[in-house]
Amino acid sequence: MKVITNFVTSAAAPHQFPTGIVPEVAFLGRSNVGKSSLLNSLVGTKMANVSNTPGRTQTINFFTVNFGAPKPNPELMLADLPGYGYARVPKAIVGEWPKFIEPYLADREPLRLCICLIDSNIPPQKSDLQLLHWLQTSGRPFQLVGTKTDKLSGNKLKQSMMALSREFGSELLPYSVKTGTGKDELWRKIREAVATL
Ligand SMILES: Nc1nc2c(ncn2[C@@H]2O[C@H](COP(=O)(O)OP(=O)(O)OP(=O)(O)O)[C@@H](O)[C@H]2O)c(=O)[nH]1
Ligand SMILES: [Mg+2]
Repeated sequence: MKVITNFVTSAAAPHQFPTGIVPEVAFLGRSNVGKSSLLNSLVGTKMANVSNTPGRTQTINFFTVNFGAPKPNPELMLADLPGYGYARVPKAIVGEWPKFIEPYLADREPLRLCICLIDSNIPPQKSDLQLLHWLQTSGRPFQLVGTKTDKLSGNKLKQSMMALSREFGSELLPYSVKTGTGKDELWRKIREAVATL
C-alpha cells in the first residue's frame, strides 16, 4: 500500500489545531518511547523529528495521509504529540504538557484513535497508567503498542509484553521500527478505526 504524507502544521495551543473533519489518529506516550519514530515507520518517510534527547517533540505536529494516490482531500490525519513523564526532561517542558495535550484529548472532535506507546523494555510506569485511566474514563478509543521490541528477544519479550498487558488491562501490539514488526497490523487497526465513522 502506497502512503502519501504531508506535513500540515505544528501547534502549541488549541487555537492552532487544524480545523476540518479529516479523521485523526494521535500518537501518545512518554518522552523517548518512540512516537515520532513509529509515525515515520508507518508512513515510510522521515516526516517527524526523532532524537536521542527526550523531550524532542514539543508541539503537536499534524500530517495528512492519502492511500494509493494523491486526492483532493486527505483521508487521514496523524498527530505526533510531545511526550510526558520522562524524569530527565526539564520541569518546564513536563509542566507545559497538560496545557495543550489535555484540551486536545478532551475536545478534539475528529480524533478516532489514540495510539498509546509503551516501552516494552521497562516495567509499567505510573504516568502511562494515568494516561490510560484518563482515556478509559473519557471514553476515547485507544490501542496500546509495545515499542522497541527488537531490544528484547524470545522469552524475555514474551514475558514483558504479558506483564504489561496484564498491568494495563489491554493487549499490546508489539512494534519495532528496526525490523518492521507490527507495521501491517497497526495500519489495519488504524484503517478500521477510521472507517467506523
Ligand atoms: N532499538 C530501537 N530504538 C528505537 C525504536 N523506536 C525508537 N527508537 C529510538 O528511541 C529514541 C527516541 O525516539 P523518538 O521517536 O524521538 O521518541 P519520541 O517518543 O518521539 O520522543 P519525544 O518526542 O521526546 O517525546 C531514538 O533514539 C530512536 O532511534 C525501535 O523500535 N527500536
Ligand atoms: Mg517525538
